[in-house]
Amino acid sequence: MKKTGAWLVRFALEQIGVKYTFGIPGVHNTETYDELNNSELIQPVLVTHEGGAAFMADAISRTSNHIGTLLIVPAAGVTHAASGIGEAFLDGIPMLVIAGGIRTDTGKTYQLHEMDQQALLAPITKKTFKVESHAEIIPAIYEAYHIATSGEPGPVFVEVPVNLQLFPGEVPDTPSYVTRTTETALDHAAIEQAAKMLYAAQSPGMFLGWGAVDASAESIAIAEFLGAPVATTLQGLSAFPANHALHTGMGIGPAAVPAATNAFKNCDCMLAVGNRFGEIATASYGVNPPAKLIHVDINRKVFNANYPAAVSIEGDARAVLAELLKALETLGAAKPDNGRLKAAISRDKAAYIDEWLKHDSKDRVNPARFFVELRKQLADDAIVVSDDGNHTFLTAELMPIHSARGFISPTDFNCMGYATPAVTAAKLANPDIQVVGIIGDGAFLMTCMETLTAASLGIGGVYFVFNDGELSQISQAQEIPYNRKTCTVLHEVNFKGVADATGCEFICIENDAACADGIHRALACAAQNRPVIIDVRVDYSKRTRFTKGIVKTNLERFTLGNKARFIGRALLRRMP
Ligand SMILES: Cc1ncc(C[n+]2csc(CCOP(=O)(O)OP(=O)(O)O)c2C)c(N)n1
Ligand SMILES: [Mg+2]
Repeated sequence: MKKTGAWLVRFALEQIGVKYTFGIPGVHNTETYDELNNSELIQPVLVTHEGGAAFMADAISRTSNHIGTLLIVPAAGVTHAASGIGEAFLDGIPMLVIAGGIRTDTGKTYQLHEMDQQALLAPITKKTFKVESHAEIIPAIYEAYHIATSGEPGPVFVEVPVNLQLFPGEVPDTPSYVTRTTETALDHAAIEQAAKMLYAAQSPGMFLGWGAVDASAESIAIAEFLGAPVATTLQGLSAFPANHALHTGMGIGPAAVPAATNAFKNCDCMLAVGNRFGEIATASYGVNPPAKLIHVDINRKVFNANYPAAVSIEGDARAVLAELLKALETLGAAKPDNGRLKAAISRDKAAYIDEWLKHDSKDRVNPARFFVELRKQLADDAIVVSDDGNHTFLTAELMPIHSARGFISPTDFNCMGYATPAVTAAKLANPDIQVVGIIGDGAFLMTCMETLTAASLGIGGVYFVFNDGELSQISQAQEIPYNRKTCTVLHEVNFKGVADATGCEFICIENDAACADGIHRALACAAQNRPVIIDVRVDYSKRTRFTKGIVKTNLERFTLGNKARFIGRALLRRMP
């Protein structure tokens, strides 16, 4: 039979359950856009910038059962989207990147948008495909989907030359998609060994990353069986409910929240799940896991990469943890309820919030006051999206997350500009759930036009802009060593002007007294499908534990000579 490439792309995307595509049409993909217009299953979403499209596709994958998908033009669209593709790659998020390609049937070069897209995307995708015939289109998209969603997930790229899209060509058949299962056989001996180590430990602890985000029930059961405290990474913040008595918060070392630092002080056996011990997760490798480290991950490459594991277990977190729980239960009864530990965690958490609330924010918004109010007004299943900056770590330390996948942030690629488009997309995919962004003013400037996308589609996204007038995560790091701020102080921005321009509602939260009402009004707007930008005049004069910890860890690692140089310069710049 004969089909156009555009028809084949639509068919394949429908088969694998794509619900939205994000991008901007151009001459290399209008035929496919026109095909999608016929689809009852797929909604093509127009964005203002392909960087936003990629962050939106990422957020679809993180917060729904559909795979985030891009439909973009070659070269210019692909390079714009590269930031979000890179984020998905380093954070292990499935994504399909479909781009047009230049014509392959004219014998001409110096074509519009001509570039080696395969080479550009190879380092930030799991695999790239360039289809050369109509018959390859469906198989390539099915294979791309399978690769993107199996093992450690990630983005996969498929280039479809425009001439294939435009013109009909012969295909043998149009097969339905059949899900392939790829379960790795579990290493039962290793699981038994791990169970014995955990059961025998005096003070076992769990450290969960994003890879454990769909295994909350299993993690809870193991934590309760062992009476073990549970910490998470930044990306894995939602892997364990913060309102569980054994939840300690982000981190395990000196840069962790106090409840976690204290609960893990004597940890003699650690169960780490779906956590790569990367730079952010370890606050610059400032943690010290015990020798009895049990490391569970779907990607064996992470084992022993930064910290040696006593036992490593390859596999899906849910499957491994379910087996581990069974193995623990064969060893004896559950450990007695760890009341003292729970009381200590609860005390430490309360004391930390109290320390923040007591901080004098003068006439600005105290971050803890804001998050206490936000938590009060949000439902348990709400989705909190953060960008990258000081506001990220404030959110992680001060905002308890109650549901799995209820917090998403750009973590290892660490790309500013993520949150505004991600809020828009997460709310598009979850219209009945509250979706709020905590967004630095600098990050908001990068992609704030995706609030226009929200307004155009009637998406009730809530965009809390933490307005401190600086690129604070960096300016804070400049203060002590340099005693001056180079390129980190922002020009004043009229955020109401942005709201007016994009058709969003606008609210200003000027001080603590305005928090409760401002948050209430924002959520009320969103409930009526009206996107809302909130200018939060936040006070950043108190540092997070993460920032203090990471600065100390890095400074301590400097050689004596470099320490002297930095301290000398800092002192010199403070001389009158
Ligand atoms: C694309 C990109 N550019 C630069 C950086 C470096 N960077 C990390 S955090 C940060 C500051 C972010 O400022 P803002 O969004 O205002 O958040 P704040 O730290 O003030 O909360 C910068 C510049 C980055 N992570 N990503
Ligand atoms: Mg800022």
